[in-house]
Amino acid sequence: MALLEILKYPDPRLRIKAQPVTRIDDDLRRIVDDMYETMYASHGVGLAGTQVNIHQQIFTMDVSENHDQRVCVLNPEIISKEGIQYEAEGCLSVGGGAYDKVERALKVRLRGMDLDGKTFELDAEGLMAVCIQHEIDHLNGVLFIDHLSRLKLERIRKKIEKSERRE
Ligand code: GNR
Ligand code: NI
Repeated sequence: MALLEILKYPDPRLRIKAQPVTRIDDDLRRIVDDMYETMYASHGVGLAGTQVNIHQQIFTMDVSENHDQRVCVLNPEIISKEGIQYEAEGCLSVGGGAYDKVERALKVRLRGMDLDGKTFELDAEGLMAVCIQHEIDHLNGVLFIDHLSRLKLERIRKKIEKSERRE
């Protein structure tokens, strides 16, 4: 297992659209293991392939307190949405301690493939629903800050600049 480097905004590679997974092999299983390790080590609840410069439609997620509810989804798609929530989000690829509220669906029905190549569906709400929408955005080259007003984005950009100057 290995820790992967997480790309940081404004790295242009965060804008690459991920391709569908067409082959589940040992290389892919190793990538997923490394993604879990990287996600837990960074105290993240989710991690998309895009963030570790792997441009395949993969994300890992674990929103449990005890880190015992791993979910890995290949080729994810949201097949239905319901309601609205407006909660604070952060991102491992956006530095400066930036977080802000983003409008998301309250509930989603996710369809994807597991590591055995089996298609499955998952109903999620609350934080898990937010995380799913956040990770699928990454796979499409979209960051949570893209959903914010220009004023808020400017504030976050300044924060990031400041924190980088301190490094
Ligand atoms: O760890 C994370 N926490 C989080 C909190 C609220 C909404 C979304 C997230 S995802 C984030 C990890 C991350 O950047 N995943 O792409
Ligand atoms: Ni993120």
